[in-house]
Amino acid sequence: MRKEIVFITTNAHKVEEIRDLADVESKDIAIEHLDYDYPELQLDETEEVASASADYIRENKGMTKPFFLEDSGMFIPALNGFPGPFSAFVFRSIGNDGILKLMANKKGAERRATFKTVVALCESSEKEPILFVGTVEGKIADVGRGEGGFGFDPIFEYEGATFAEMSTEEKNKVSHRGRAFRKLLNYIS
Ligand code: ITT
Repeated sequence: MRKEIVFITTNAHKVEEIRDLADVESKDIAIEHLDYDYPELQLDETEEVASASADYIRENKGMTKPFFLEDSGMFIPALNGFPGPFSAFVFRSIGNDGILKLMANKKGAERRATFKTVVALCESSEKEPILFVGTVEGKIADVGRGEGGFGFDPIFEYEGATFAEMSTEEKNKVSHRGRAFRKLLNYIS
């Protein structure tokens, strides 16, 4: 029987990626999308944000099906981890051009960047969230390239191509989200 699981996010791109991955990896899971903007606490660790968000849903939303959400961020060591927990705000405010400007004088290894996703799964509202973490190491491109993906994808380069230059399937194979979500799929199947 097909398992139904609800993905709570306001970001339709995340849903598209995760549905694509579920189709490629397993036919037995149906991802329902709940577009709900839960209050996101400004905490330093992605794990804490995902876990606190899941607890908020458990307490306030009366979910009757298993659900998950995820928190993601991009971390640049040469900028002391910025934008990290502020990724959504930074993308909305200074965007990719702003990040490229901050990185203008950075060369070689200084351009390293990591994407991280923490998925929080609650099998029921009574159960504590289970976390699945995925990361990917890449670098900040010199200029934005590519039309696909979303957010920081045009400036995040992995083995020569930016995430925005990859198809959803190619990105899922190596991305933070793909890695975290594959762990969730293994857990539930
Ligand atoms: P929800 O919290 O509703 O899921 P959101 O878009 O606010 O949606 P996050 O806080 O997890 O999601 O993401 C922070 C930002 O990081 C997001 O706005 C994107 O700009 C960026 N981001 C996350 N995942 C990304 C990815 O795979 N590629 C490029 N940018 C990404």
